Amino acid sequence: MLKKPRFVVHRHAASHLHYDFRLEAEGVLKSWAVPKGVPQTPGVRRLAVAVPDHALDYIDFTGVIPEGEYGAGEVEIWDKGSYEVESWKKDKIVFRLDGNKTKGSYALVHMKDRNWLFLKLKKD
Ligand SMILES: [Mn+2]
Repeated sequence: MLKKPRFVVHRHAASHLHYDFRLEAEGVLKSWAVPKGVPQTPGVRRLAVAVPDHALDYIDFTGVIPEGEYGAGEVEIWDKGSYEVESWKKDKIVFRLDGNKTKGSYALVHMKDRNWLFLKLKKD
């Protein structure tokens, strides 16, 4: 049986506290920085800024990125789990998260440049 792909939400206390949302796909972690965190309420939309793919083994990373390095600050796992893709198109990804805190249907919708909207969908 195929293993479900995983996701992680890193809480990243860099110069500006933000959350990094990462989906396991195509052998890497597709990643977005989400300043206000993953929406927990249906209908809520949050900005998600696409950032470079991370290596798959970063999914378990916790620790401190040293001063002077990009993203310096503490990284902890805020949530993790598996997800199922409903549809994955270039500008719109619809998926269902099954994490410890984060569950339900979500969409990431590309807006402009690196900016995406991260929405928790009403349907369940
Ligand atoms: Mn970050």
